[in-house]
Amino acid sequence: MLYEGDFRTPAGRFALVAARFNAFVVDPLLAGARDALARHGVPDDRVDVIRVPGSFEIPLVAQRLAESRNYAAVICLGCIIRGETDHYDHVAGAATHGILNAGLKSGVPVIYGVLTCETLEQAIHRAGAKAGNKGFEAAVTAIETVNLLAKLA
Ligand code: INI
Repeated sequence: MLYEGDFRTPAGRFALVAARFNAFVVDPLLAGARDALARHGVPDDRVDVIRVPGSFEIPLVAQRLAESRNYAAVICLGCIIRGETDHYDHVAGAATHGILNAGLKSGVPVIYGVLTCETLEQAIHRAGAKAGNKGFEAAVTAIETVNLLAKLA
C-alpha cells in the first residue's frame, strides 16, 4: 500500500503565524499562503492570521495554537536575513528547532515557511519574485500533510 497526501480541500481551520520582523518580505509570504489555501477551497473564514514580533516568537505561539486542537495545521511564516553578527544563527536555529518541536509535541502539522537567507535579494526572490513564493508552498505542504495524516488515522 502506498499512502500519500493529496490536494483535496481539507476540513478544519488553518492558522498562519507570521512574524512582523522583515514584514516587507513576510507580508508577500502571507499573501501567498492565503492564496494557496483559497485556491485549494479553504474559505477565508476558516483561516486565522496571528502576527508575532519576530521569528524567534513563532514556536511558542505555534505550539499553543497546535495544542489547542482548533486547527488542522499551523503554518509558520518568517524571514531571517544574515547580518554582521551571529544573531542570525541563534534566531534561525531557535525558530527552526522550535517549529519542528511544536509539530512533534502536538501531533498537528506545524509547517516551516521561514526563509533563512544570506541576503535581502535572496529573500525577495523567495517571496514571490524569481524563486516562487515559499508562503504558497508552505500552505500547499500543509494541505498535503493534513490529508496524509487523515489517511493514516
Ligand atoms: N527576527 C526575524 O524574524 N528575522 C530576523 O532577521 C531577525 N534578526 O535578524 O534579528 C529577527 N530578530 C528578532 C527576533 O526574532 C526576536 O523578535 C527578538 O530577538 C525578541 O525576542
